[in-house]
Amino acid sequence: MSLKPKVLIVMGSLSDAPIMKGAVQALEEFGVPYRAHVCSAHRTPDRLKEIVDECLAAGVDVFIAGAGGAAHLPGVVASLTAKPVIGVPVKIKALEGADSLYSIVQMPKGVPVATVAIDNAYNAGLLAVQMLSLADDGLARKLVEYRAVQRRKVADQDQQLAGALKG
Ligand code: RP5
Repeated sequence: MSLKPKVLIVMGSLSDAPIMKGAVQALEEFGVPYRAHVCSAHRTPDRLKEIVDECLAAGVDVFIAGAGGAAHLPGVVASLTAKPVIGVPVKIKALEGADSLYSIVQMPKGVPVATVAIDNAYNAGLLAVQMLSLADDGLARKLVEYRAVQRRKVADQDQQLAGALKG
């Protein structure tokens, strides 16, 4: 995106991209400009600090970090900024993603990471939109409409239920 980014999406490996594109999808639905990188907390820590510093200088307000395994990327990003950080636990083969979830959600007191469900990068994007909407009335209005669409979908399903139960 060419507009000034408001969100950084960072992931530990290109192998996280199929999951992390959910965050991109949510941000694009709401027209929120973002910047995205592969950068690893343990393989490229100096580059990670550079990226976070560049993003802060560029006006990024929310950070989304996704990683799998001993997933310390979101916590390290949180150590580098006082802006909100949202962590996405990415499921890799071992332990079905429980390792990623616990690594991200169990941040010690003082440096929080807002953690979404395993592989639910879409919700991370949505949460970022909600955070940004606190200072953006246009985004706040779009979020209200988004919820109305969800209500209508559930109401439609409720109407279809009798037929589905008979089929
Ligand atoms: C983590 O290790 C990455 O976030 C990824 O989820 C996992 C596996 O990385 P690759 O071996 O696929 O590069 O650092």
